[in-house]
Amino acid sequence: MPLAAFALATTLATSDFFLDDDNDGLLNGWERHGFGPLNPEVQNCNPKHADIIICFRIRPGMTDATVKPTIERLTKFYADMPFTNPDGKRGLNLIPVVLPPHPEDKGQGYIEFYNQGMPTEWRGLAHGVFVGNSPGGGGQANRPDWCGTGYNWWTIAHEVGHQLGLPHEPLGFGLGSPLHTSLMNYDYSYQLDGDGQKVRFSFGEFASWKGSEADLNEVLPFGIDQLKFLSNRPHYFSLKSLGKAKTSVDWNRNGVHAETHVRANINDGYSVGLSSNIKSKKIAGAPVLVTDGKTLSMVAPVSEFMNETSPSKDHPATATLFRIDGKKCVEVKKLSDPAAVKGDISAVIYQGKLEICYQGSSGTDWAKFQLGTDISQIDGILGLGDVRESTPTKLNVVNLPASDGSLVVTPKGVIQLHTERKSGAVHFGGWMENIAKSTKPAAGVWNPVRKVLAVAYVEDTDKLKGLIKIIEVDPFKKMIVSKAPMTVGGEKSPAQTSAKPVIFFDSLSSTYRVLVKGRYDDPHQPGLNYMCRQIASRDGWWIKMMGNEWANSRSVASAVEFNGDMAYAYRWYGGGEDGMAWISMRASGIEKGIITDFDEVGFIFNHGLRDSLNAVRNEQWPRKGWR
Ligand SMILES: [Ca+2]
Ligand SMILES: [Ca+2]
Ligand SMILES: [Ca+2]
Ligand SMILES: [Ca+2]
Ligand SMILES: [Zn+2]
Repeated sequence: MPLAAFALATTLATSDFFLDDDNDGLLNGWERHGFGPLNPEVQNCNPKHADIIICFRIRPGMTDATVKPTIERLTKFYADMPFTNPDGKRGLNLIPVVLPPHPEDKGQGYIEFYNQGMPTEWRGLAHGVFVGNSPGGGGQANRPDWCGTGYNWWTIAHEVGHQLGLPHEPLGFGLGSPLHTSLMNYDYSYQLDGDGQKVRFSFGEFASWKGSEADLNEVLPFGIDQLKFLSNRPHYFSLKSLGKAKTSVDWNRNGVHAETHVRANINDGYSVGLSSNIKSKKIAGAPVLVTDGKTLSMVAPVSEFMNETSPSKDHPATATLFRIDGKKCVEVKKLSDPAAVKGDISAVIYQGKLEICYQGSSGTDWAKFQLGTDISQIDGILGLGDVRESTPTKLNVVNLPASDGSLVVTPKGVIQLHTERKSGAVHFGGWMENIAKSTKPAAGVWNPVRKVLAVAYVEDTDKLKGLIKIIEVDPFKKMIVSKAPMTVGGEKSPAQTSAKPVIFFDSLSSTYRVLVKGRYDDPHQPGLNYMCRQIASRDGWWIKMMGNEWANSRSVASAVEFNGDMAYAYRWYGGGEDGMAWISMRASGIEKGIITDFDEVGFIFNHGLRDSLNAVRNEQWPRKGWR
């Protein structure tokens, strides 16, 4: 702002010139008489009605016509905001300033283009949006007056929301909430109650309710009509009306309503959040977390070959033990001969001893270690043949094998199960055969409630590849207990994988969980990991991405119940940390903090518009002068 212009403006001052009756950050005097590029005749600003000026800098290939529909929709969006201005009328008035593509725009990133893209004269008076020639959803804001987006209105409203000071979560609480019905919330950025036109800023309808994922009450003091959106995407909670302003939400998805003291991850619309993360070391295949209940360890293949999903005959690795103490994860011992591992590792702690199996040079190698300060191998067999298995009564992990290190089970492609004798001596006899055929290494877990071993395996059908099935067996009677195998994800939208599955038992809800890496024609292709949870509705399964859309891995992840939560390990993909193992100590998604709602509309009209412009003026205008 040139000082001369300011001096001129002050001569026009009236008693309320410096006031801002509508809190939009534009002083009354400016709105009445004009200021810099602001001209009431042109922009039609009103000192008694909140205005937001947005400079839309379009990128090459776009014209005014390209962005017109977007601006029209945004105009309506802001005008519909439920806040009454000093003039008695509702809503925020959008004043768009469409700027042509900048001659220096050669496709640079939005952050570095602020100086050219955002006109100096508008800084401190307007917001800025760098609009790319794409209808897509990506957007980023890095300043109170700048962001880069495509030309869809939802993304622009979201990024300008950041400019106005709003985070993704209810402001001040830092924890995502299904009751935060805001376009700032990823769950509702593009739809609310299944309707893209209902997208809005939250007006704090549910801000009176406060909950904790560690101790939830399923009964909420709101009518079922108000909460209907919770039964739609992305949460699909089951609702039950208990009266006019009383509704039960089945937070833990167990089919039982109106429970109290429920522990459940309820803000996983986007993904299961991973927190308390520990960086470890680069690994060359899927990690395996193991616990004896008190300590947590990781067994992983280590080699210089990092570009594949698992070690192989050509690219073998060394089985390595890492100890995790809650703050760090350190390598403690090599568990195999160097480069002895030629496939995925299977590991479990059983009766205080660590057992590992892997595809070795002449079949499945198996080894047993005494844990403690001095970790020593106490037993082991090399070249068991193409069958891998470990223990029996608890937590048995089944197998792995395949002579080429890429496939699964026995030479016939049939999962066989071997159970260890109670004496502790290992007998490789007593097979249970013909459990199922699997195209990948299978996985197993002991279900202590039903007293069965659940075996998860992978099957191709004519239509779909990489389906994951669970079959329950009684390993002692050597019989299949399941009437029919269960399809992970349900029949309607089954999960698919091109890696081995990882199954475990959720003792809190007595249900199975299966960790799955997505399916790719090339199994080495990095992809996301998903947690598939058994629930009481939605075709019996609830599938959520682990971490976020950037948490790609070449290998399947690992999870184990530990320390009242879930520990989760995965192998990072990409960049300088390619192959790095990361361990989250709190991966159940049950977070500390308050789940609630926040009145963003009130915040924008009372603070956000004014404070965001003030921040830019404080940064860029001469220190004395504008107020
Ligand atoms: Ca004003
Ligand atoms: Ca105004
Ligand atoms: Ca329930
Ligand atoms: Ca959570
Ligand atoms: Zn955002």
